[in-house]
Amino acid sequence: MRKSRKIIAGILAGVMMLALAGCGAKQEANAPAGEKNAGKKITVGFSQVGAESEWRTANTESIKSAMKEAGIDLKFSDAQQKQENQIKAIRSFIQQKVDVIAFSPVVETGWDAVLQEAKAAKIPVILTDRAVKLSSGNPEEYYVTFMGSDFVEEGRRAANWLVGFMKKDTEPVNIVELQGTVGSAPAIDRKTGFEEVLKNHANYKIIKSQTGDFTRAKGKEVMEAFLKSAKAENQKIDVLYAHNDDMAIGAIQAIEEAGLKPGKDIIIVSIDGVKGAFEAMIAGKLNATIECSPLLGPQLVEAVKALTEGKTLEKRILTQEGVFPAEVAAKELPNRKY
Ligand code: GZL
Repeated sequence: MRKSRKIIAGILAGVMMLALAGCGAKQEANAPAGEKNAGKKITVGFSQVGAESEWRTANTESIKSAMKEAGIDLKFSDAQQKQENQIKAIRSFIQQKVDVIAFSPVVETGWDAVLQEAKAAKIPVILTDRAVKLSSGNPEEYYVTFMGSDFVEEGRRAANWLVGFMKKDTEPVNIVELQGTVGSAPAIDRKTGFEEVLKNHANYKIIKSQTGDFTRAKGKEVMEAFLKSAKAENQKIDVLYAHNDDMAIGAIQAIEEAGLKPGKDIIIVSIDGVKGAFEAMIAGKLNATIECSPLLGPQLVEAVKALTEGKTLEKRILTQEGVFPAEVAAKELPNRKY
C-alpha cells in the first residue's frame, strides 16, 4: 500500500510539473502587452506639444499612465509648443530605433522631411490629437493612423449651441474670438466650423479675432485688448467664442476686471470640457463648453500593441464627444475624468 502511494504521489508531482511548465510556456506566448517578443520591451517615442493647457496636462497624464500600465517603455518629450523641438525629438527617436513614434503636431505644416526620415527608417508613426498637411503628396502615406477629435464639428457645435441659446434672429450679435495656436489644426478647423454655421445667421458677426495660443495668460491679455478697443470704438461685445477653455478662463478674469459680468453681460462658449470650465459654469461665468477628450492614452496603447502584432489600423480613429451647457454642469462635474 505504502509503495503504491509513493508511485501515485510521484505521478501527481510529474503531472503538476508538466502543467506548470505548460502554463509557463503559455505565459511566454502571452507575454505582457508591453513586450513584443520574449522579454524585449516595446519602446514608443512620444513628442508632446507642451503643457499649455489643462487639456494638454490631462492628455499627457492619459498617455503616460496607459503606457506604464501596459509595460511599454515610453520615451516622452515636451516640446514647449515649439515645432523645432518636436522635430528634434522625432529625429532622436529615429536614432534610438524605437518601435513606434507618436506625436501631436503643434502646427499642421513643416513635417515633410522628418516624416520621410521616419518612413525611410521603417518606424511606424501614429498621429494623436492633431493632423498634419504636407507640401506635396498624401500625408496618409507617412502615418499609420490619426486618432483625435473632429475640430470642424466642434466649431459647428459651438455655433449651433450659441444660436440656440441667444434666440436672436435679426438683432445684431457681436462676437469676439480667441483663436488657438496659429497654424494648428484645432485653431484652423474650429474657426472653419464656427463660421460655416454663422453663414446661415447674417446677424451674427465676428468683430474681433486673435490668437490667445491656447493659454490662460494670453487669453486674458487679448480679451483685455478686445474690451479696450471695443470701448474706444463704442462697440458692444455680446459673445466670446474661445477655441479652448483655458483662454476662456483667462478672458473671464479680464471681463470681471473691466467691471462686466462674464456669462451675463458677455455670453461665453468655449471648447475642451476641462474641470475648470465646469467650475466656471457652476459659478455662472461660462455658458457652455464643447467636449474635446484628451483621454487618448488607452487608444494609443491599443494601436501600438496592434502594430507590434502586425495588425493594420484604421487610418482615422475618431473620438466621440458631447456638448455641455451650464445647466448640466453641477450634475456632470463629478463624472468628469479630466
Ligand atoms: C485639441 C488640442 C488643443 C486643446 C487645447 O485636441 O489640440 O490643444 O483644445 C490644447 O486646450 O492646448
